[in-house]
Amino acid sequence: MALVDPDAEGVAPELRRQVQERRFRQLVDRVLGTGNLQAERLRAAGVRSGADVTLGDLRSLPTINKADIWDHYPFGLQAAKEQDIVCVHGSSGTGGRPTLIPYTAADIEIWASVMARALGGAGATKSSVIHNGYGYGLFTGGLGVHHGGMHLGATVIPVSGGMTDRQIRLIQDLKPDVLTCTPSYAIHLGEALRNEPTSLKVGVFGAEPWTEEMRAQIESLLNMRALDIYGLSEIIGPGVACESLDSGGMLNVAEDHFFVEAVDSEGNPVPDGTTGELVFTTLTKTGMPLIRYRTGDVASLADPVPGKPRTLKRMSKLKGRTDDMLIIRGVNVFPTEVEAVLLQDERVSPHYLVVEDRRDPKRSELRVAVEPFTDSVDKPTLEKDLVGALRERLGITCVVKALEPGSVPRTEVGKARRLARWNQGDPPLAGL
Ligand code: DLL
Repeated sequence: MALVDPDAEGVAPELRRQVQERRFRQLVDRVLGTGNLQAERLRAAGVRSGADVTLGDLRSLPTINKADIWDHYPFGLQAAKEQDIVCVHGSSGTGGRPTLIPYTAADIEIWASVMARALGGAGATKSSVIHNGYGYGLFTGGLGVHHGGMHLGATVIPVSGGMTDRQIRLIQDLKPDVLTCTPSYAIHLGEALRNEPTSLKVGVFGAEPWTEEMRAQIESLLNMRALDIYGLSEIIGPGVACESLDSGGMLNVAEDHFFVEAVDSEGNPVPDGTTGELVFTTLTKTGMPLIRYRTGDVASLADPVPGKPRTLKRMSKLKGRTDDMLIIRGVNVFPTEVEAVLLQDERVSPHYLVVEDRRDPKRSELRVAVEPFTDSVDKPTLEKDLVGALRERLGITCVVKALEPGSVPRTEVGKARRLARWNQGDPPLAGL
């Protein structure tokens, strides 16, 4: 399948590196020109101009994180003049505090082009109809896909989240070939469609963690390919990286715009194939450029698939977030590892909740609420089997509760929360 942007996606890596180096020097000059926090830190690290640094020096430059953005709320890290900002996006933030990101027109252009590439990699063309079920608003999902779909020349149906009956009606009537929404909402739509055939060929799902096991469930429920898309508002939104039909289960990073590193907890780069925290440098952004932004997202990096048209660095599906990693009796566990075990069992539906029970702070417990697909499943046997499978895979004994189908709350709008913490009082879910 032809690349949407061959000069960017398919160029020889050495040539791309030259472009990245040039963009990086310009970025450093742009940031130094602001005099903001990042500029001060660069100066403190001895950087006086873009000419002083190369990408090889990146590892010795200071990082920046979400707390820094919050400390300079709302727009203390903005680099462009106010008159050049054309919109603001962000995330509502699980901590309650929004993270706001100002965009220039040039940033929107970049976003549209990386999203168009992402959709093209999933097989979308000018003739495609994209049913866009990501939320429109401050969240970057809806408008990110919207900009990219239009840039590609496809038809975007801006359905946004929720109102599932109407979504089904539009899928039946407008015959989209591409579905974009969160993976949990894809499951919800699939269940509401009740095996009715649709025109959908591919889904581009992201904004929340999901495993290969979840992919298998979505693909069989909706009878389509399910691809992963990653991004975060701080960097641009969706389209920072996206799987293509031929990327071997990993996501192609739009590294001509977003230079990627994976680092250990001390901030030192880890080799390809080793999981680390993703760190991005926005080589081309002008609204709020970031140098070495620590995302808190954990994944590993790899070279492109040999012999394929895209020559971009790839990242694995996300394993989780550093702040979602649970430490249960000394064992580190990501909720995605629990999901992988649960969904390997064909009796278990994709509606589950992982609960870190911290009522006794000296001894936290992992509790897992699952729902069997049907009433006919014997719950005590299922619980016992899952306790065994989780012990074998994770090395810890968890408490598993099989609840009635329908008891775990569904998310119709926004991101599914599959992890809860229980510090005191009533359980986060009745029946636990
Ligand atoms: O979720 C952007 C996005 C929209 C990505 C639509 C894909 C599709 P934020 O609301 O700022 O932006 O949240 C960013 O969500 O740091 C990850 O922790 C998580 N996340 C995003 N995509 C994935 C994914 C959007 N494919 C945060 N897998 C990120 C796992 C993801 N987690």
